[in-house]
Amino acid sequence: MADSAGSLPVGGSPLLVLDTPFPAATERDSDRIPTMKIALIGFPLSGKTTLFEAISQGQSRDGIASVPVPDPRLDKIIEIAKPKKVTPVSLEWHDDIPDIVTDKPETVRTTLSAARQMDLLVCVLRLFDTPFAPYHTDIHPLRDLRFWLEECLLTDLQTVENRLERLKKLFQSRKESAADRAEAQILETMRAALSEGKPVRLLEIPEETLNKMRGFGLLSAKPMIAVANLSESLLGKPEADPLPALRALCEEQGIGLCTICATFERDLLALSPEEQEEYLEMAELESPQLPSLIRQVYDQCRLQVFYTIGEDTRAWLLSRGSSAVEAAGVIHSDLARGFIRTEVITFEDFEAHGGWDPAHKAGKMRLEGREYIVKDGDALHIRFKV
Ligand SMILES: Nc1nc2c(ncn2[C@@H]2O[C@H](COP(=O)(O)OP(=O)(O)OP(=O)(O)O)[C@@H](O)[C@H]2O)c(=O)[nH]1
Ligand SMILES: [Mg+2]
Repeated sequence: MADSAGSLPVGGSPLLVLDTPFPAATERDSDRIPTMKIALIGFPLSGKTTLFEAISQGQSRDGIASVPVPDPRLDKIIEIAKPKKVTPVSLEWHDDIPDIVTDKPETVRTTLSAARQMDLLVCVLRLFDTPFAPYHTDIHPLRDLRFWLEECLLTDLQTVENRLERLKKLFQSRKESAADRAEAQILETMRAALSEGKPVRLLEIPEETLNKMRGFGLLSAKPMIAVANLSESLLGKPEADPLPALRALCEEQGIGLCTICATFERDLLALSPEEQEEYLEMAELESPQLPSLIRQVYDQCRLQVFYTIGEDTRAWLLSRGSSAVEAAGVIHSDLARGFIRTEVITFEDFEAHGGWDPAHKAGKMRLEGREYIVKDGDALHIRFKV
């Protein structure tokens, strides 16, 4: 039996269970929730802007593009539920990070300090030949990636040491709290790891502690994806030199790898669907490569998607392993505060039964509590009291 508003013993206050999944659109917290920001970094002429153009398809301003993520499940939901309004997940791509100035390697600091504000780093590596490449004329993506990885470590080491220095002064004045001492301990662990060339993302640090340290903008703690920007001749040849070695380095560093030819993707996406097929065939590719980059974004950031379905249908990003009440908080803080229960139907059941009500009638709707761990593709209808 479904809980009705009147039957729940919540406080003495009159209970209002809203039937819509969230309050009026204008009040939504999500409009203020910062979106996932992705920085394109790399050496000059590595193909950052070409990749950015392929991703944004011309829809950008000042090197920033908020790009809706293609989502076949959401398309299916729209087909079935015919909502008035649809909001897919969007990712914010940044090609506005200051470039390294040729012959001034120290300008990498400017690049990296801009990258500290970002949630994910995408490092574009040149695997195509160009007579104009100002840095290293030969193709050497391993060396290029190692450069960026090392600069991230050095920047972090500096940040950690500065903070430790400040804490040490605090300890001398004996004004520190237990939290300060705990922080110093973690910073020492980080310092030891960084000095040995180990990025923070490989350390076993509790999520909660990492969240507290988010303000430091540690670069080697951020998820990262290396994009091997291939020449046309390397397309569709994942075992060609130096891709296996690059893959091994990425695995060792806990970062993702995506092989793509940015010019090919950009040109492909400008074509009609029929022309796209021909173009793909010519390159002996089965499908465009850009979706694999999005998949990597989700994997490296440990993200998943859940849906709210109604007149206003929406896809939401949520960290994997999050609870139902955390999912509610992504939608609106009121939903988390007044959370009672959530109705859940998996996308598969929604699709198989042709909608929410038929799936419900077929017994596919579950009622779950605050602690329920949301699964990728869940459609939620949150009951809450305000
Ligand atoms: N063959 C080939 N050429 C590419 C590829 N990606 C980019 N290029 C070419 O490389 C040159 C530089 O590309 P950009 O995208 O401007 O590189 P960038 O990293 O944005 O360069 P800066 O912003 O100047 O540092 C252009 O002439 C592109 O056409 C690729 O995947 N294959
Ligand atoms: Mg550029």
